[in-house]
Amino acid sequence: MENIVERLLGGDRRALARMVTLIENEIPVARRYLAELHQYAGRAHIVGVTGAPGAGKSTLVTHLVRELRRRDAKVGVVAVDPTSPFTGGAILGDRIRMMELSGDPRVFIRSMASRGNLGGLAASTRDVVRAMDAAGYNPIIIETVGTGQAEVEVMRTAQTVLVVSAPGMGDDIQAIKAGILEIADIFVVSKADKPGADQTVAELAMLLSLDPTRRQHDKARPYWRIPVLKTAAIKDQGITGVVDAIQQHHHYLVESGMLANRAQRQVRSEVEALVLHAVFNTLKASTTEAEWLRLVDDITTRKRDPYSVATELQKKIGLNSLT
Ligand SMILES: Nc1nc2c(ncn2[C@@H]2O[C@H](COP(=O)(O)OP(=O)(O)OP(=O)(O)O)[C@@H](O)[C@H]2O)c(=O)[nH]1
Ligand SMILES: [Mg+2]
Repeated sequence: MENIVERLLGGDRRALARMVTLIENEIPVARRYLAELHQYAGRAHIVGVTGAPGAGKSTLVTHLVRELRRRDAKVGVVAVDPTSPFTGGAILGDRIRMMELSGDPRVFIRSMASRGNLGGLAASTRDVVRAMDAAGYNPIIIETVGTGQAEVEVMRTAQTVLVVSAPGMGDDIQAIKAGILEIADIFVVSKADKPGADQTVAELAMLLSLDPTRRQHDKARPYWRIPVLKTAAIKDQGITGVVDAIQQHHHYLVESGMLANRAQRQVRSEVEALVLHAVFNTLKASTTEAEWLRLVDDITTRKRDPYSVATELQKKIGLNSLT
């Protein structure tokens, strides 16, 4: 237990596994270790893979890892399942599918089930990535199921985001329209061995051409044109192209200054989230459920107003009155 940080930095996989468990279970001491690890992280390229359930993400990730190993990378994978206990089976399936990779000492794979709230999952994912990064894994791939708000949150940790769609999933395109488009850097149309793949590629290309923010760009600056790539993982087709695109996107991020830019934005939102979390916990600890019930009752019956109650609670936890 002592020296978990040193062991992790020295490449001890069991120390890393232990660290991930501490993070996942929100054990307070994890923070102290993470604080020490922070200075050693920041080298890994963090790649997000998202898309609708069953789109072929895990299969793609497995093939990407294989190709990255051929290129001599030491690869980390975090499979995040933010949805519900119902997809526990999917995680198990992933474990089995990715098992072939797990004998490799230069591949580290962890599945993470959600616990607590949405922000909590994004925070623990970020911390697990930080630990893997400090342990020398690069790139680190994060897989999330779905295309909702929780995934968008988790994907903010990634520097390069792949959105995977399978052919013939009209809903998928709807989901993409609903929010994932803004965070996609690379589109992958999976299962290209099935009919309808070209149609899906065309639909995505159409969607991209309609997006006004992507049409105008400063010609003098490096520009990233979102590629739409086809893969047939089961035939091992298109995989090298995806790995090339991932590496090209990283190159673009560095050249354009976007990498530094995104890192700064992330650091800022991380610190903000940590402070908010602390304030929230202090508030929760300072007020009993009975007190809450009374306050809520007073406000709903119009005896009191929400503003004065909020001010009172702020004072109670030592915050100066804010408007
Ligand atoms: N024909 C074909 N089937 C594929 C391909 N890639 C994946 N599949 C199949 O599609 C199904 C779902 O694949 P997964 O890789 O588990 O998809 P996923 O997006 O990770 O699924 P969840 O994590 O459950 O959301 C499996 O039955 C795969 O065998 C492919 O390239 N071609
Ligand atoms: Mg999966």
